[in-house]
Amino acid sequence: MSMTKDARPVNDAELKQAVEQHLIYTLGKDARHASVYDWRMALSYAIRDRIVGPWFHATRRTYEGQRKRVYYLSMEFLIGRMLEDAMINLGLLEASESVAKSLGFDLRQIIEDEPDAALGNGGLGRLAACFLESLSSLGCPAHGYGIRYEHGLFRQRFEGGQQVETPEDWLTQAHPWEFARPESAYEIGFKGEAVNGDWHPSESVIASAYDMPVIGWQGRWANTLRMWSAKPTTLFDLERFNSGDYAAAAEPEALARTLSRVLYPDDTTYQGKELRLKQEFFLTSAALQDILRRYLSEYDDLTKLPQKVAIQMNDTHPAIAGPELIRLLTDKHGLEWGVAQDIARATLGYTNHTLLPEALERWSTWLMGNILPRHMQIIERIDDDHRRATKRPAHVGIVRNNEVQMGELAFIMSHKVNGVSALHSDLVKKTVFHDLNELHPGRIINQTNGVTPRRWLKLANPPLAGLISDTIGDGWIGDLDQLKALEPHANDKAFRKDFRAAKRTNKVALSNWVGETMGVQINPNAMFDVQIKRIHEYKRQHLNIFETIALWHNMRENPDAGWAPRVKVFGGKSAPGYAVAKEIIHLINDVAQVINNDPVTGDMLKVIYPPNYNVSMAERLIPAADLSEQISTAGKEASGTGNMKFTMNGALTIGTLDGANVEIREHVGAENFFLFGLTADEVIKRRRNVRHARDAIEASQNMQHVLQLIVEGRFSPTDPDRYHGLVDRAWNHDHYLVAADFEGYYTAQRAADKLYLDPEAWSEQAVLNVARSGFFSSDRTIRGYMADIWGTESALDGEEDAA
Ligand code: 26W
Repeated sequence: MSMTKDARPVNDAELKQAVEQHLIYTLGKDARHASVYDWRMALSYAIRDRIVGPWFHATRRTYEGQRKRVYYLSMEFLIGRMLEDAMINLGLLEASESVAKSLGFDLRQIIEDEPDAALGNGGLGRLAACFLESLSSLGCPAHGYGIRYEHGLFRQRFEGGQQVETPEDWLTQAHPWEFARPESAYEIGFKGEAVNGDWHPSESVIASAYDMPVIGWQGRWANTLRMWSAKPTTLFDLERFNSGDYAAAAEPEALARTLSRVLYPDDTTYQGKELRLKQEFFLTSAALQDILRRYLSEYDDLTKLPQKVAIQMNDTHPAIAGPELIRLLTDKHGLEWGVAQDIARATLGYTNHTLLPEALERWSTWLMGNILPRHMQIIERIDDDHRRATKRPAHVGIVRNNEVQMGELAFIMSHKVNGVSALHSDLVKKTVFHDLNELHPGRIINQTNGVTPRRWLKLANPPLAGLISDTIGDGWIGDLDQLKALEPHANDKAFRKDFRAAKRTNKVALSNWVGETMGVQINPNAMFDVQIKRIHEYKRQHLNIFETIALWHNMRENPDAGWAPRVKVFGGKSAPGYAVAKEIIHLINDVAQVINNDPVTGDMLKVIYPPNYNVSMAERLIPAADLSEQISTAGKEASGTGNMKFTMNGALTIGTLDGANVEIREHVGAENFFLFGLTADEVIKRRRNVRHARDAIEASQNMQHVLQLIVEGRFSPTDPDRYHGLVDRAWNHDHYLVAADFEGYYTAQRAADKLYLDPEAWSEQAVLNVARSGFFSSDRTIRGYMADIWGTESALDGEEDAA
């Protein structure tokens, strides 16, 4: 059966027929009784049908061309919704709109009926999703490997202003974007004995594959995201069942499924839980067994593996890949130890995403030895070899104080290690891996993060995307550097007017949504000032709400002091066990309660915090933003990627010299960026003064007043002592230098006020931010990985433009 190599152009009639066919024959539903869910499934299957062609084509070209493949191992893929993204990459959005009209269903309603695939916590998981889309858009042969969690990141709701978590269950409904692959299943062993290389696991589960095609821009290529689901090795225990011991009968199933049951909701604190280590090995071993099976189906010389396979470890979470690859090459395929180690190192790359000490994984040698006895042996031997080969200082190594440092293991077992922004990669060399960097100069490189412009501009912001395409054509979607052509238009009054109109369209849409879902009226003329990201002290949402309180207070004191009307928008989840972050959430909601009902400030200031921030909500909030809050303590945010999305969508950034903010400011121009705060070096120095917070607060009337209002219960009249701990921490344990940066931040905010009151000047700067955001495309990032780490090329180069 001939499958066209690219997404077969389909006209409205054909698509309509395909949708009707799927409704009847796949869903078994009569159009007269079809629900939104039914139409969504029917349309999804019809769209999915058009992905299969490019998918098969990609696989065939890769095999025929004996091309090198990239394998991206990640415990998280924060994908979001898939229907609209697929329609856009296949160029079928308009066709789908007309089909929806002719079949009488509302396409937007259908799109928003799809649950997010929330298989990630935050930045790391979303980056993995952007990377897969760019790998397909660039035609780079690649697989993503992840876990098919039954429950993704928890659902957040507020009770009395406090976060409450409930399980997320995206799989209760059928999931049209995956293909079960029961034939691709691998046994994953745990525990048991390992006697000189002979390991007999005492427990095991089956990793069973589910494949999701990832279509690229213009539907010219589709790679595979293979997700593993845990199944029991032994089926249902009928004997026990017949003896009435039903629970025991179902135990093997229940036990196995725990491995892919739920995503760990921590994104900055390593918990050291046994189940987490088992999940990490489950993913990694299944992936490596699958990779070697595919390699050996084409080649028979494993020593050439690095020429055809590049494996990237997304942080240390899959770092057991080093020892596991050595085990498979030696114990299973009989290669010699040294040869196996060299092959593994030449194949593996490791990306570090955080410097936070509490986030670095270090498994106790007891637990590692218990869960993975063979790997513990291999880790010790790797460590030994490295000590001998490098004559390293005693304090350097993988196993230290009875713990296995997964960062050091990943570093030593990789041929390239990278940070995710220029500042971060520099700090990685100077801090966490200082000694190893000395021993292995040149191994650490930088690959500054990026985001896909398809989802984060073309899909999320049709008004602006349309204006850009009308102005410079739509080449920018596949080549974001072309946005540069917008620069001259920044001086064009008419263009600026259209640009503001596009932003306003998004702001009005958001105001309506906030009105409908939260019952709060916000004024679309106000500056939409947005901070959306996981809640964490280093991201300093508390600095933002302190400034909000100061602004509110001063607005009340001098209403005519030239304030810009503002809507403060917060969004973000806290790890369930992170009490301080949860307190910050509570404070933001308490402050919102008071300010939003204050007749004095009225429309001049509103605070909204929609619950359950996720990818789909980001797509709604970012296009409507005027000001992007990137206010982390310098040296703490490895990169940030939200900052890039806001810049692309024409928001101005208020931020510190941290992570990729530094590069954003370099690209958009310092004059088009509201900078404040201590630099990373100054932070280190300032911390040496133990009174740094007290001194700063005593020098700031504003901050003193803010803390006074909070501590006297102004925002918690029913529980006046509620924030005594928080205020005490602000005075005495201000680890993230909120006090030291408060006045600088307040002043920068007033500068933003001033500029916002001059829409021509504001929009000129905003246009320049968009025009100069090309560098922050994940296509540019992936090209860097392909050239500097993976040694792979696009399989599309030289292929005439199929579209
Ligand atoms: C072990 C628990 C755990 C889980 C996840 C620790 C650390 C993580 C991630 C590394 C945290 C994370 O998402 N880091 C973010 O990665 C983004 C993508 O590179 C960066 O843009 C963010 O700055 C960084 O915080």
